[in-house]
Amino acid sequence: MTNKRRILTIAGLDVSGGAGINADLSTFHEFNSYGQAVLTAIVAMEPETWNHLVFPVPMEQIKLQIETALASDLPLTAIKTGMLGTVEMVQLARDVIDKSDCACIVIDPVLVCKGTDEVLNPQTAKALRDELMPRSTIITPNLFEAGQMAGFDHTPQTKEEVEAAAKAMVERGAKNVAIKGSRGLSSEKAIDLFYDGKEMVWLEAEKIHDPATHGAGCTFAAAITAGLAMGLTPLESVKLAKDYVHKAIEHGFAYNKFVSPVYRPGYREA
Ligand code: PXL
Repeated sequence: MTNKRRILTIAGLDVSGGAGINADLSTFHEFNSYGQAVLTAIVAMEPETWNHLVFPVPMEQIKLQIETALASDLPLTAIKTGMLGTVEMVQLARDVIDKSDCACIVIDPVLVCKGTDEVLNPQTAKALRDELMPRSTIITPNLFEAGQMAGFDHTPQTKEEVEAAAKAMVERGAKNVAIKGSRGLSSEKAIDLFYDGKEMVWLEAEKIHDPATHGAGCTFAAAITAGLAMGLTPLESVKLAKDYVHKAIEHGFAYNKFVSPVYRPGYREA
């Protein structure tokens, strides 16, 4: 097992299967890695309305999960974080990162679930920005989260504003930034910004318009994590992830009238 990649995600369970740890573990597997999850919350949906209900896992259980995940003779190749509902959970993730000595850290600063207006409290956003972002190899916010991580009081809405947010994030300690712009930016293409403190790279793909698409953000961040674990550079990892998520969206399916999850094995299918 010494040549195996071991990747840990600290994230929530989306029972519909599109986002959260399903996205992470299936993606790690897709890229020939051994995936593990520390579960922070369970997200269930009301069948009639698809309102999201978030049930946090008690902290003492999360701590035990972390002890299990760290009780291995093999190092972690990469760590990804997803939904961390509270400042305490953010700080726990920070401590895991510090203890692990792991070189590939992907922070997906999940602040909202699609389909809900519920934004995690501002203290959590601040803790993500001040305590996790500086430890990240790469951070992967959507537009709203980019505004929060940049310390702006608004959500970037133009390419210039997205670039300004990327710069602000690097100034606040992120080494690399991948901002998921696809949905919110008025562009013919699905565009995302990569920035490593030197070069702004806009990545493009054909836009697949389906407002119900679900799980693309988590899947994108998970594939970046797998790419870094395989030894790719941050930009190569982002390019791989964009291709992977594009195919997963293309193969997405209508789960019900509310959501169309991405279908990750689509990457393997023609
Ligand atoms: O897409 C953000 C997200 C992350 N993690 C979990 C989720 C969601 C959205 O539904 O449920 C567990």
